Amino acid sequence: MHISPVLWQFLVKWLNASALFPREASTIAPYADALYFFLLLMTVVGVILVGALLFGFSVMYRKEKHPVATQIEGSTLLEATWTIIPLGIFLVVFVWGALLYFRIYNPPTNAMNIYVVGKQWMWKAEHPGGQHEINALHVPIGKPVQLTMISQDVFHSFSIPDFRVKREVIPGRYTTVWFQATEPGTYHIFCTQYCGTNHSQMIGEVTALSPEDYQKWTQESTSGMSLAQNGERLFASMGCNSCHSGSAAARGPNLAGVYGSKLQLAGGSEVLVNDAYLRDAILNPSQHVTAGYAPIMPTYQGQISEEGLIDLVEYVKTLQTNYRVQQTLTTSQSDQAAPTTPGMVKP
Ligand code: HEC
Ligand SMILES: [Cu+2]
Repeated sequence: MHISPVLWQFLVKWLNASALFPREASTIAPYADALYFFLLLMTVVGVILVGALLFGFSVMYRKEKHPVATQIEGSTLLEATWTIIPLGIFLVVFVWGALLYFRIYNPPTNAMNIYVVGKQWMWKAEHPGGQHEINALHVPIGKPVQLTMISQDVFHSFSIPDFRVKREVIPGRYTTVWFQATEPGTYHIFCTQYCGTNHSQMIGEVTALSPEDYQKWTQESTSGMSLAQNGERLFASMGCNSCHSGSAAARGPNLAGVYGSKLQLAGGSEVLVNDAYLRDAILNPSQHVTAGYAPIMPTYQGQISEEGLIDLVEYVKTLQTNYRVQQTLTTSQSDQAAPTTPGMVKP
C-alpha cells in the first residue's frame, strides 16, 4: 500500500500534536503531575466503586429474589465511614495542593527576573539587559526564572503547559510566575483566557538554552541599552530628577536605596517597596504619600507606557548606594533635544 508523503507528514504531525500529555520540562512539572495523577486515580477508584456497587446491588436485590422491599432505618457506622474516608481524601488533596501552590507561586530569592507585557494579541518580553522579544522568550536551563507580568489592555493569562506554569496577566497590576527549565528545547506559550478576536493567535515559543548558549544569545540580541539605562533617560526626560535630584534641598525624596526598604507613609502605615509599589507610586502618587513630604508629585497616569514604567522601575531598583540622578541631571541636556522619548505612550 502506498501512502502519499503529504498524507504521511500530516499523520505524523497530527499524532505529535494530539499527544495525550505535555512534556515535563520544568522542576515543578513532576510535582504538579503527581497531584494530578493522584486526583485521576481517586476519581477512577470512585467510579469503579460506585459502578460496581450499583451493578452488584441491582443483581442481588432484583425483584425475583426480593419481591417485597425491606426497609432499613440507617446505620451510623456506615454513614460515618462514607463521610470520614472521603473527608480524609479531600483533606489530603487540600494540604497537598496548598503546599504545591506555595511552591509554584513563591519564587526563590535568587531567581532572575524577566518582564512580560501582554497585549491584544501578543506577548512582549523585556530582559533586564535590554533584550526585547515578541511572542518569544529565551531562558537558561537550570536556573530559576521569575516573570513579572502585566497587561496593557484586557485580562490575559500566561501559560507554558510543558512547565506547568499559568497565571493571570492583569491590567494595572504586576503578577508573577517562576519556573526552572530542565531540558533545552522549545515549548509553547499560550494565552489561556479569551481576550478578543485574535485570542487564538496570542501564542509564542519559549526557548530553553544551556547556560553557555543563553549567554551567547544575550550578547547577540542586546539592543545596546539595559532597561535601567532606558529608565535613566526617561527619568531625565520626564523631569523626575527636578524633584528627585538626591540633593537635600530637593522637593522629592532621595530614591537611593528605596527599593526593598520599608517606607513610612503619611498616614502612619508602613509599606514594603517592591516592583508593584514603585509602579503605583509613579501612577498614583496621592494614594500613598511618603511621610514628611507634601503631596506635590503629579500623576503620570496615561503618560508612560507599561514598557516605560518597567524601565523606570528597573532604574529606581539600581539606585542602591550611589545616587546617579545628579549625573543624569548633567547628562540629560543632550537627551532633551531628542524628538521622541523611548517608553512614552504613543497616541
Ligand atoms: C513635582 C515634584 C516631583 C516630580 C516631578 C516627581 N516626583 Fe516622585 N515624589 C515627589 C514627592 C514630593 C514624593 C513623596 C510624596 C509622595 O509619596 O507623593 C515622591 C515620591 C516618589 C516615589 C515613592 C518613593 C518615595 O521615596 O517616596 C517614587 C518611586 C517616585 N516619586 C518616583 C518618581 C518618578 C519616576 C518621577 C518621574 C516620572 C517622579 N517621581 C516625579 C515629587 C516628585
Ligand atoms: Cu490574551
